Amino acid sequence: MAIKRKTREERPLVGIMMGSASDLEAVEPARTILKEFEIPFEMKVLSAHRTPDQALQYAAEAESRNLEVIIAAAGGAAHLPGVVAAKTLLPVIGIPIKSKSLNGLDSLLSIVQMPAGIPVATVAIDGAANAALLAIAIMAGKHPEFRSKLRRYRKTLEEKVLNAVV
Ligand code: RP5
Repeated sequence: MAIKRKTREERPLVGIMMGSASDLEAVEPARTILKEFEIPFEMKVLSAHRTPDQALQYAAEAESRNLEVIIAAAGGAAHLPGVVAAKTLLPVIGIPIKSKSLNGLDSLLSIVQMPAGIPVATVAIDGAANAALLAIAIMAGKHPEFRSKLRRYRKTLEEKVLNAVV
């Protein structure tokens, strides 16, 4: 059977990582946005403490696989985005997942408080939609079509507010 190679359009540009399959529901809005913008992406469950070797390998190989941005979601002592950022020069966006015990404050502080040198762009707790939109904004410098789509998306937000019936 012939192996179908991925075309340039199909190759993922965004890698979405999450520390556990239990994060998937909170990460879903990122998938929705990227699909809406027709931006190829891939999703992986990889944990900084349960699968450290695989998580590091994924981060280390991301750039050579032509990914342009990594989104990493994690909850609790949420070290995944920081660990991933340490192994790649690609921009890393962290999504703090709302945790059971501390409502995500633990995740937020673990991700946002990176010491100077290795940045992680952090969105709100469960802020997956904004993580995807930020990824698109980062890539828009290189991909003019993403920029146009982002402009159109902003326009729809504007229209929704202006057309709101109160
Ligand atoms: C983190 O621990 C994951 O990112 C998840 O948010 C949290 C709980 O994981 P599970 O116990 O549900 O697998 O690593």
